[in-house]
Amino acid sequence: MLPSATEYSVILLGLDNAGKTTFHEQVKALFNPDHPSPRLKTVPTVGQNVSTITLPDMYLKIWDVGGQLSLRKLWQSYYSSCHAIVFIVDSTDIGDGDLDDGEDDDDERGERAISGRLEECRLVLEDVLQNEETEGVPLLILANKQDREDCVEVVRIKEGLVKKVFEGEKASSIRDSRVLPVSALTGAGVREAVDWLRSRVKWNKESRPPVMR
Ligand code: G3D
Repeated sequence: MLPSATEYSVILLGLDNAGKTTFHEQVKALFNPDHPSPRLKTVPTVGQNVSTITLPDMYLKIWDVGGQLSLRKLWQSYYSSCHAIVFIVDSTDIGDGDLDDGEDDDDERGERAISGRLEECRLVLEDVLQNEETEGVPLLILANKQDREDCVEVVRIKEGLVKKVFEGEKASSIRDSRVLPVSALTGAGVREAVDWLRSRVKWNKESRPPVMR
């Protein structure tokens, strides 16, 4: 137990199958030593899964609220109380990530639709960022499944998804954001992800103060 500690909350968002549950399990395994490593088989999140990890200077509460279409409308009820948003992307399911090559014709759109879920991902992320209750909230985008040979590199996700989304965002200049490669399954990059969240929620504490426990 930390003496009179501060608590910050992060929400895990992303399409179904992106790896939110696996990431959540991996964070618990890394930061709560008694917790087992992620199961190889996960089941889709149907309600909300919440856990709290203890870091040297804070409690970090993690909410996995499910990514299936039917559950996405519930996301907004978490926006006003979260201190950071983690948006997880399946790097093996966005086609070649080639959204931003300056051309935008119909043929390209058709190809994208069959080659992956990049467009769906973009629309969903845009929707999150356009909600006024997420304004200024730090955003961490995780390019997950980097252990798989068929993944696209993080730079493709930056250019094909993130750049595009930020171009359309009103408050992009004041939002802290980062894109990191991870493998939720092996744990690669997961500590770095938590470190980033830890530092950014503290940076933003004037606008979103922590909860005192
Ligand atoms: P979700 O909670 O976002 O819906 P899950 O996603 O965590 O349930 O993961 C969906 C599937 O992707 C799972 O496979 C899970 O093991 C796999 N997965 C998640 N993260 C990684 C990763 O980093 N690398 C690899 N290779 N696979 C990952 P199953 O087979 O259980 O459906």
